[in-house]
Amino acid sequence: MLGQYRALWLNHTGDLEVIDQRYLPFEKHVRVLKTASDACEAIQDMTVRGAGVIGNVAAFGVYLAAREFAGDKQKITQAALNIRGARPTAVNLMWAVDKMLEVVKHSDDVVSDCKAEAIRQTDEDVKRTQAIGIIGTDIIESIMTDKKINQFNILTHCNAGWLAIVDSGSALAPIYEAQKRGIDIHVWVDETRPRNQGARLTAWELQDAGIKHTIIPDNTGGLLMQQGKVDMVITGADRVALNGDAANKIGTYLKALAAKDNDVPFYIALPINTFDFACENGVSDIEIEQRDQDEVHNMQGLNTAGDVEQVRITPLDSQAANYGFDVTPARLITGLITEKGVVEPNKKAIGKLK
Ligand code: RUB
Repeated sequence: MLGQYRALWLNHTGDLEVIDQRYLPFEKHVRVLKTASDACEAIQDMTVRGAGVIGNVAAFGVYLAAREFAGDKQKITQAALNIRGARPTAVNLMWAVDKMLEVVKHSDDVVSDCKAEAIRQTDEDVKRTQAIGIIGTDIIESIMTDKKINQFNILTHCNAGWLAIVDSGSALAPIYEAQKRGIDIHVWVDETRPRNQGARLTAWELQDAGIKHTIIPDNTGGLLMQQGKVDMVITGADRVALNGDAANKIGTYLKALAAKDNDVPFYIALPINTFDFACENGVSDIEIEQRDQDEVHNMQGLNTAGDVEQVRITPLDSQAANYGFDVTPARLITGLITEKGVVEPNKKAIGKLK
């Protein structure tokens, strides 16, 4: 198994190896990152993605800077700030780099201390996702008991599995745990245009784990909810504000609206370092990344000869807009599943986690 359920690891020479997610599910490539600018580029070009893994690669990027610049704190800090600006929305990136900068500031052995801190942060994520899995599955079991159902249908958007945060994911952690508990679970996987993280990455993870799933075009969820075919919606998050508003992949908000209209529980699963306690109001204050319009114009897939090919799917002269994320207002969220338990999406409850 690629990466043994980790999206990144250090090799024997101390370089960072990552699963190159741009090629999945068609090809399996590992990319070696040797320098801070390699790490920055891998985050920007989406070799790695998902809030948790972006944070981990950023942390290791600072370690790579420490190694590259032989402990020169000024150069390391400049490289760290470049990495910090690689993508704007996922707060785990800023959280990880800020922790690393604290280490840089106070350390007498920067290379070794940065390495230890990056490893520590990543290992902590493993524990966080395992706890989220257990807490989320308890919710699944209680909904099944209330509804007296033997099969559970869950809808997810984008990829918030082990490719996005080591090593069980955020939204997918309860799905993996449910499988371990022998629950009959089926996942509706939103395709997640334009980069298709659902169709390409979530489906790949679930297929590999032997979990029943069906890929659906992004606009299908509302119909399925009206027909009673969704027992719960669960997604990850890139940044959750103090008031409980949650930024996640573009399209999440529409799923939350449909869930509200159909009385389907809508949960966000996140580690505590995805909260931005300094952000009072998510809808108005979270910066939304805008990416190249070519991601909308072009799609990649296997051609009939079995080779990976990119094709243009829009008129050559049309313009496209490519907003990477949207913000789901707290009032549409049933609960925030964290490693510390289920948190209500409001300032009072979130403020206690600081
Ligand atoms: C990823 C995305 C995911 C969250 C998951 O967007 O929106 O749902 O990052 O968070 P992108 P976590 O593919 O553009 O990075 O990593 O905590 O599971």
